[in-house]
This record gives sequence, structure tokens and C-alpha cells, in this order.
Amino acid sequence: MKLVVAIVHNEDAKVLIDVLLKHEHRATWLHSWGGFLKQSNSTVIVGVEDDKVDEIIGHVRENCHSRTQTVSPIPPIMEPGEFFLPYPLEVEVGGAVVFILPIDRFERI
Ligand code: 2BA
Repeated sequence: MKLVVAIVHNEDAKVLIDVLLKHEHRATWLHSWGGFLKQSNSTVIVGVEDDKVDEIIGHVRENCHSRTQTVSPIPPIMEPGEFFLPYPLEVEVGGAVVFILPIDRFERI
């Protein structure tokens, strides 16, 4: 068994969860926070049999889309007389960042 951990855009998480449930998978939606952008994102975790992992990744691929986001850099600590012209920086986020972890043991109690 594997744990698929997918970090996705908030707007894609609901659609992804709906698709997973429609295909009779169980999933958990965690609200998370990107370390670089300091913006909210979503972590979807799915425990599945090994032979279902590719299907789950297929659903993620179909339903999670990349986006360009603009970040305003934090001004550095300035010495008197120094100049800093902040300019927005564009980064491409996602479609999804996916980790696949082995599960030693699974129990529903
Ligand atoms: P954030 O950390 O907020 O990163 C958002 C996007 O900013 C990243 O998109 C990437 O394009 C860019 N970025 C991140 N760190 C950077 C850096 N040091 N320098 C330049 N650009 C940087 P994605 O790679 O698609 O990542 C989307 C979100 O997935 C991340 O949000 C983070 O929450 C998670 N993530 C990505 N890689 C991870 C990893 N190795 N471990 C844990 N979480 C990860």
C-alpha cells in the first residue's frame, strides 16, 4: 500500500477530491501553507493499493493546473544611502507536487 501526498492549488483541491470520491477512493484534504510564497495551498492525501497509484496520479494530472503567481520580495535590511527597487517576481506553481510513500501498516479501528 502507498500514501499519495499531493500538494495542489486550493482551487483544484475540491475538484480533485470529488473525482477521487467518484472513483471510489478515500481521501483527506488538509489545508497547508507554502513555505516560499507563504500562501495557502491544499494537501490531498490518499491511501491506496500499489496498483492504484498510477490512476491517482492520472486524476491529479488531469485536474490540477499550473499557475503563475506574483511575489513581492521582502526588502533587505538597508544601510543608509542604499537603494532597493522592489520588483514583482513571477513563479510558476504546480499543477501539483506529489510524493508517494510506502505504508508499513494500515488499520481502520
Ligand atoms: P511554495 O513553497 O509556496 O512554492 C511555490 C512556488 O514557488 C514553487 O512551486 C516554485 O515554483 C517556487 N519556489 C519554491 N521555492 C523556491 C525557491 N527556493 N526559489 C525559487 N522559487 C521557488 P512548486 O514547486 O509547484 O511548489 C508548490 C508548493 O508545493 C510549494 O509552495 C510547497 O508548499 C510545496 N512543495 C514543493 N516542493 C516541496 C518539497 N520538496 N517538500 C515539501 N513541499 C514542497
